[in-house]
This record gives sequence, structure tokens and C-alpha cells, in this order.
Amino acid sequence: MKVEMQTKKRILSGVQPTGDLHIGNWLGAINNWVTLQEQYETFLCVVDLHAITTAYDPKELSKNTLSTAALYVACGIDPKECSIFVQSQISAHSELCWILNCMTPINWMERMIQFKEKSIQQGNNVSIGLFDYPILMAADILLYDADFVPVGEDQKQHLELARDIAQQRINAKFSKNKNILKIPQPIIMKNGSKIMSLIDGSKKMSKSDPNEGSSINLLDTPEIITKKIKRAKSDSYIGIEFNNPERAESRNLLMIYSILSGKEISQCENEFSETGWGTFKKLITEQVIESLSPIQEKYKVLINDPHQLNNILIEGKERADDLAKKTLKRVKSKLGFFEMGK
Ligand code: AQP
Repeated sequence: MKVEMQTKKRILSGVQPTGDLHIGNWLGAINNWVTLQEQYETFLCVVDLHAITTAYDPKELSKNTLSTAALYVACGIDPKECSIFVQSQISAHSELCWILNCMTPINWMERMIQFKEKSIQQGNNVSIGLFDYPILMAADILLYDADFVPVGEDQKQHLELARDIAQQRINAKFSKNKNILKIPQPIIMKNGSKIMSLIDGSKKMSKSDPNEGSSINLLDTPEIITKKIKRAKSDSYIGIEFNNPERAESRNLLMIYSILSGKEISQCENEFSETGWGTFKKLITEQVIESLSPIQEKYKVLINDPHQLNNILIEGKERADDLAKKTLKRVKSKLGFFEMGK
């Protein structure tokens, strides 16, 4: 087991416990990790420190953290093969983040698109933490010497920033020969599809969208799924298309159907070229319910067994902590921090 772990390349990823996970988080992220876990040594965190960069309810944070970890496993992540852990349990994330903060020019941060988008939603309540989010993400990745990071379109810019900080502000400045931090590469997933809101096909499906009808959550009951899809935005065309730029909602639902049914987009387009919205909505509803059912069953078992879940998180934490401490020590030493007993 140990020998195999060392020969595999390493990946790291995570989801924020900011609310109920939706099919976008699943199809755009977790499902890809499931595919990658055999090939890579996989570290998956529940990024709760990121979750407090926007307004949050302290009563929900811990509950959402546990529920997110349980959903990783329910969606098919194998805790024996992967390290699943909670970000805030490993203080090296915050510590490396501070060091990287001090090394990163502010104008690099001012280019971050996600900050611009999210700060608009926050009105007058934009925190320094939200601005600093990409540097905490850089710390998350760099702490584990990740070789690869599976990213969707929206996270590409943040990974690029992590690479620039590691290369230009740490390795180039503080080490002449050997790299201090490993430079991670992106894995752009073929199926890293961006799932859009059910009520606005131009907007990403998002946990923090205040309109509950905008997303299908992984733990939604069949009744709720049926209601949400029934109310999903449609248009006046006959037939469900993928490539018509005027039909964002048709494209989105067809993509969801294609991924869940395992059928190619072109096959689905042929199948539904003359199908009306009412019939298509019924079919996609059945498909979504069927696909989510095994996840929901597995989730129920896990969430009712806090002992098992706790053990998974303890084991994950131990493996992660070990690596994180080593990287942090290496960085602090190279950057000139005082070391006890030297
Ligand atoms: N709509 C989406 N389609 C495809 N992938 C998505 N992801 C999120 N939404 C979609 C992917 O899920 C992973 C974890 O996301 P996150 O929780 O760290 O942050 P996020 O991207 O900001 O997700 P949300 O759901 O929109 O959360 P809030 O509302 O809290 O900001 C990432 O890999 C992301 O690409």
C-alpha cells in the first residue's frame, strides 16, 4: 500500500461547506474526483475556512462541513484510498496563507474575476477574506505538493495564481537550486461541465443563490426535484437543442441529461429533436431521481453513523497533517524563520 501511494502523482481539491451541495458540485467536481481517485493519490478537503469569506450562519457551518464530507463518500469517494479532511483542522493552511499573503503583490489579486463577481453580490459587506480567497486556495494546494489540481473553467485563474506565487515569489526568490514548492498543473476535465441555474441558463448553479428553485440539490427528495424541474425556465421552441446560442436553458438541461444517462450529446439531440418541453422535463426528472437515489441512500447510512464519519475524518487529517507540516517547515526554514534548537 505504502509503495503504491508514493509512486502515484498527487491531486488535491475541495468544496466549500456553504450550503446544500448541488448537481453542479457533483458533476463539475466530485464526480471527476471519483474517476481520478484510482490513478492519483487523492487529498480532498472540506474547505470550511473558505466558507466564512462570505456571510454565513455559525449554526450551520459545522453541520454543512460534516454533510459535505459524507457526500464525498456517498458520491463514490473511497476513504480507504483518499484522504478526506477538514481544512480548519490543519492550522498550516492559515499559516502558509499568511506567508503567501506577504509575498504576493496586491495588483495580482486585483485581477481575480471571481472576487469581482462575488463582491458585487456582497454589496457593502465585502471582507478581506473574500479578497484573500485565492491565496488561501494557493496555500491549500501548495501545502500538499500537489502535482495536479482538477479544475473547472471558473477556477483556472486561481490555479494560475497559485503557480505564479510558488514559482515567482517563493522558489525564484528564496532558493537558487531546488524548488521549495512544487508547481501544480491543472487537470482540465473532459466532463468538467459548468451546470447552469434552472431559472437562468446564463448563470452558474450556485449554493449561495437565494432562489431555491435555481438548483437541484443532491439531497432533494423526488417531490422537490419534480417541482423544481417543472418550474425550470423553458422556451417556446419545439425540440431540445444543445448548440443554439439563444437556448441556454435547453443546452443546460440536455447536458445534465446526457451526463446522467451516459448518452452522448449528439444522441440526446437526435432523441429529443422533436420532443416538447413537457415530455422532456418528465424524462429528465426520472433520470435525475434515479441517479441521485443511490447517493441519497448511502448518505443516509453515513450521516447516521457519526462514529464512522469521524474515523474517516481523523484518518484523513492524520495523513494530511503530516504532509502539511513538512511543507510548512520547509518553507519557513528557507524564508529565514527562527528555528528552535538551531
Ligand atoms: N454550477 C457548477 N457547475 C460545475 N461545477 C461547479 N462547481 C461549483 N458550481 C458548479 C464546482 O464545485 C467545486 C466546489 O465549489 P465550491 O463550493 O468550492 O465553490 P463554488 O465554485 O463557488 O461553488 P458554489 O456552489 O457556487 O458555491 P457558493 O455559492 O458558495 O459560491 C469547484 O470545483 C467548482 O468548480
